[in-house]
Amino acid sequence: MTQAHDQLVPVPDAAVAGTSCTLEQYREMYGRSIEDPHGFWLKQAQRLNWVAPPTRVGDWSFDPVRINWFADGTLNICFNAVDRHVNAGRGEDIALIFEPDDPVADVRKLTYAQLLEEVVRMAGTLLRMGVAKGDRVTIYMPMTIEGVVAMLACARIGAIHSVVFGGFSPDAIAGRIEDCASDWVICADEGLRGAKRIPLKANVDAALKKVSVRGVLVVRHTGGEIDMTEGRDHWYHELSQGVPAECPCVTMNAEDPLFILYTSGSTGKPKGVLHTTGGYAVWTETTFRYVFDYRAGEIYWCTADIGWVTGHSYIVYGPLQNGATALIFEGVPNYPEHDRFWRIVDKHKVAILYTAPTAIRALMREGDDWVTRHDLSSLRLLGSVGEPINPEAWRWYRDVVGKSRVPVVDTWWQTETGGVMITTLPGAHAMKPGSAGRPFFGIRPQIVDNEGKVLADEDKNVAAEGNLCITASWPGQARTVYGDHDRFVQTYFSHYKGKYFTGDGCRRDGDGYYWITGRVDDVINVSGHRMGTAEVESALVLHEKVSEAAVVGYPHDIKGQGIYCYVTLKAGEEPDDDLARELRNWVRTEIGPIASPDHIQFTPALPKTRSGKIMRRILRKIAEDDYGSLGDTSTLADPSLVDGLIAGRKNR
Ligand code: 6R9
Repeated sequence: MTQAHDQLVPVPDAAVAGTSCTLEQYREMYGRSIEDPHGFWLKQAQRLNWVAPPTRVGDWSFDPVRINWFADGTLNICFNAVDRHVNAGRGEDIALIFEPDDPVADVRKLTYAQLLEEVVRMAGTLLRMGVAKGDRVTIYMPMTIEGVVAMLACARIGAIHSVVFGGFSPDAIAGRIEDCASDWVICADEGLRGAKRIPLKANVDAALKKVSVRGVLVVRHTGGEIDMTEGRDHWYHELSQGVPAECPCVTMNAEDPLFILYTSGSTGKPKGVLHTTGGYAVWTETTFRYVFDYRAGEIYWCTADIGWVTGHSYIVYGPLQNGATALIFEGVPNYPEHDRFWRIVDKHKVAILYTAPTAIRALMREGDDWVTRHDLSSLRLLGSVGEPINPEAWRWYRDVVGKSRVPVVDTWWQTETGGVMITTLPGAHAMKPGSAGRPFFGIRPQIVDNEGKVLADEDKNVAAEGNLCITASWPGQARTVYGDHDRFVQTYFSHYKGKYFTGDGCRRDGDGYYWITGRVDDVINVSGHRMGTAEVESALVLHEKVSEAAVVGYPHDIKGQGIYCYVTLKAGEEPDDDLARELRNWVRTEIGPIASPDHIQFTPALPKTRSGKIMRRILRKIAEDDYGSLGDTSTLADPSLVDGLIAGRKNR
């Protein structure tokens, strides 16, 4: 992204521009959030329903690392997302609209009152199965109403949910169950994606050959054939028979855990990022309210999956705490045809659409006709999340989908941040295609160089490029890595003492707009999904024919980044296309379809320094087709290797 794209796209006409906050209000509120975080957050927290309202706000330190928010408050987030709307006479408002994978199958709409009934039934069933407060419950569900209900039911009884995305393999499920010692699983028989059946229960069965749990609750969805294990597996529709019509919300301390969500890091196995109740509730309620500028009665649609943090914060907790109507979609953007998204927007009169650059690019490639044949005049706000959006895709999104009329919010945040951190606000800020914009209330970004020298601070208006840190805690910040606080400290607070390091590179321009340039660690972003290169490498070397592997990202037109694997084989093994295919399938089975390598290049050896370190920089450059700037290769143990690697790359 270059300076050439720094054009300002003005705040849209008053008719569509946001009303949640003007530029003056943003400045005033941002200023207050920094100068008086106590007063500011106490005021935001008042929109929630607390059992005991907090008197304390942020009580934190980044050195040593200890993070608490609203620590003397008690509440239940499920009560805030569901019950209180019903109690306030909004029980007949629609909470969820389910659009199934099959476009002619029935749409399901659930009012807040009905959602309450469903959550109470699921919560009662979990209690009947034996789930208790503090237990970890693994949720492996398709994008259905029951997926959302399962999360809320856990929150209601104080159980900690750990949602595992349906695209993960049995091994990945087993690893996550084991890591947090989860005794319970909620899954469906199968999921549907573009008419393909995803064998969810069969995957759970395979995972449970490696780890054991006390109970599995199975929701019937497709009606497909599955195996049930006596004593362990229970059909939801059977076990829920006759559960009490009420199930009170358990009172939680603000710092009691709400959920664990596994995310890839630069080393080793995925980390169980832990979020707690009160701060996360306030953060998701407040960010949803200001970023999406939701107005009563509107249909809001976030196309993420509940298996990712975007689904947690902006399908479930953010919208529902605001009493919004959220659409959930089980299918994929190109089934049955490339206009599925636009058909849905037209059919349900969606006002706010929140999706990912990878989907935007894929749909853009199919041409404008798919879009223009539908009436998209209901759209009032467009959002983007998950990876940097290239200005070309941004323009298409705004001009072709948004008819150059609506605001676009490009929201930068992470699993660890719980909610949006950097974004423009629809009625306040002019937009710049490709820039996430300005910090949200309470957020203090700082750009530092590799040695930690401060290059740009939010309160000093300078331009700079470097590594993005956040210098003060915010309510939605992750509290720890489940079971491994040292790893939490090590990963996020050890690079730059006293600061939270995001792992992202970033440029701040002279207008104070932030441009995320991508990960600066060994994490790659494939279709908006975070993937640790180390994870893919570990999977590859588990194969009996593989001796060593190095994995890097490379630019991919649709996915943002693709997965490029350099593989060396054990002595006597011959590389060929069949083996490449076998290795691709191998990684799919080990981690899941989302980790499928895009390219495998066999090489007799990997480029290493004399001390044996793999020179990833060189491998990255070669995968990027950028041979002119390989830099110094003289420190390589075997510099002649590089020519072979380049030749191999060109031959692919
Ligand atoms: C919410 C989510 C986080 C990583 C993050 C960054 C990238 C997310 C972005 C963005 C540029 C945006 N990222 N949003 N980069 N612009 N608007 O995606 O969480 O899955 O944890 O990924 O995604 O690199 O560090 P998560």
